[in-house]
Amino acid sequence: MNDIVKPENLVYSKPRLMNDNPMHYCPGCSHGVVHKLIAEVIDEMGMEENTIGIAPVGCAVFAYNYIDIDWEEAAHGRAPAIATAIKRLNPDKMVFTYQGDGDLAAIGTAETIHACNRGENIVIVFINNAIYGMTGGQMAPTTLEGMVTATCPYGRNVELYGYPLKISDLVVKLDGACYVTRQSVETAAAVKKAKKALRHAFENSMAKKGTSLVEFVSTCVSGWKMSPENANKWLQENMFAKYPLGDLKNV
Ligand SMILES: Cc1ncc(C[n+]2csc(CCOP(=O)(O)OP(=O)(O)O)c2C)c(N)n1
Ligand SMILES: [Mg+2]
Repeated sequence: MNDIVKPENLVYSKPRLMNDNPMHYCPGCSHGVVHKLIAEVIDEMGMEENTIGIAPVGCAVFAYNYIDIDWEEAAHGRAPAIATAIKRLNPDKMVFTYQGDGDLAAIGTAETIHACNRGENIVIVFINNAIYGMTGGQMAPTTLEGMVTATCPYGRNVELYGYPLKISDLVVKLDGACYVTRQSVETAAAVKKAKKALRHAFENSMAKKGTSLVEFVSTCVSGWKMSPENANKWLQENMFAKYPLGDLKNV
């Protein structure tokens, strides 16, 4: 029988590696969808017993509570350093960090850049929602010019706060980075593409090709103070202009 018409493939089910714990994410948040993709990819690669995720400080601090693999918690921004140690000590394990833009592009910029420059065989999953979601919607280095946040209520003024930091563009220049891509999860088509990108990144890490960084240009319905529908629209109309989707580097 054709795979597509098998009854089990007609059921839209939860990934096997996701447990029944209720998620704390807001309705419409990108984190939940990315969690699902990570769980599916690890399962499909048969790596559930051999994957270690490094959970960050930020809204994804409870990631360990949702995906049934091994996890290690890291201090704010330090996930790539912890991942470096874990991967070097356990080269056969698949190791990834899962970091927000406040975590990765503010307090953890140094750890991120140096891990990528060393070409650690890890995957960095980067959730860029242009805001500090967990702490109440403060400005992040990635906040768009003119974007209103709790700490720039008149909109980000680049003369005061500088320009939105395009971390993926920086990482492209580093010799240790083998794959850098920008994805999103606001449509079914985008989700499909994003899953392929994640799989490629995880395969790179096991093939010892260097560091792969998968940026998810994401929404934050609470921080942006928008409905899920409007947040997705705002993402397409504003975020993609600054953070265009697609592969930036694929060695
Ligand atoms: C050392 C340290 N500094 C500051 C904080 C406060 N803090 C918690 S989460 C966070 C920002 C999280 O933003 P982001 O990484 O973008 O994740 P999001 O919640 O948006 O997914 C900050 C500043 C902290 N917990 N520890
Ligand atoms: Mg954020």
